[in-house]
Amino acid sequence: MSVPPSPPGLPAADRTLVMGVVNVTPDSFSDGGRWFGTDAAVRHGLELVAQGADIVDVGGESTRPGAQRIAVEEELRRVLPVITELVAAGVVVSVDTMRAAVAEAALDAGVSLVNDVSGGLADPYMPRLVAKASVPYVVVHWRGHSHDMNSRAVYADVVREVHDELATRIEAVIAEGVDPSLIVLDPGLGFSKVPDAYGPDAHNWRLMSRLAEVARIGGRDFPVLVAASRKRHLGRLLASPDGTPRPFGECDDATVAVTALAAAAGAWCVRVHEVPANADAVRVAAAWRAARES
Ligand code: PMM
Repeated sequence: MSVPPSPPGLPAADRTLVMGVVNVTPDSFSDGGRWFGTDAAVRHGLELVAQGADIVDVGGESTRPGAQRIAVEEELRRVLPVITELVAAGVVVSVDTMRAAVAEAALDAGVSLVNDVSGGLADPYMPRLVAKASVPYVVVHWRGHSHDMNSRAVYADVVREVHDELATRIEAVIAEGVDPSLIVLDPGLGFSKVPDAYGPDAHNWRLMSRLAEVARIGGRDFPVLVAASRKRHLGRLLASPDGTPRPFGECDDATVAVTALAAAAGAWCVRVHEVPANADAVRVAAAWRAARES
């Protein structure tokens, strides 16, 4: 899998892009509360860009396992001022939302990309809105809302099933008018996936190690976004001898390792909380690929 060109409207790069995360939430699983408040969130977004982020992903609703939904008005109140200020500062911004109303307001405020962790399933109006706006659309593999997603993490063959379910979503959003060249795929690491490191239920590891298979749909290789940063499967892999998972904030080195491997495998973009080392890793991977292919 070669690193595909960016969909129109996004930074073009001869390497995997880096998307920095700004969660304007009190309860996201790894950074909840840290950037909760417009000024802190904007400052953090600008800092991520200065550290090498190509895109800043702004979200107002936590999707950690077990999370309950918030009201649409609250989500808008959290993200809109942050998006507006970052866009005014010249930042390429994506909005992380499952709601068409939030995506629409964010598009009016100037976001370049809609990142929908439900792949258009949570809000039936989302695909049509994205089609009308003609912006890149991240379609994530998703089986249901966070409050009960763990019970849906049952697969006979996770790679085939995630591929097939994404193929169904792609077909559905294209039928709603979304331009296939604007679609980015995401295997939805941690969303209805068991965090085991080894064995038959190592869902996230199987998906990360077989990105090209997940992304080849209908004879087309879609760009892939990998969002492994600080997720539970890393903490589980790095558990202490008594089985206690490594805390999220101590999984950034493991995230960088995933970035290097995913970028070397041709991922289009990585979504990360800590930018500097990941920005280095995508450059290492680009040189690695160039040397191998020359
Ligand atoms: N995961 C989270 C939030 N947004 N977006 C995409 N495209 N893919 C993901 O896997 C994803 C996402 C949840 O993680 P966070 O709380 O660290 O943001």
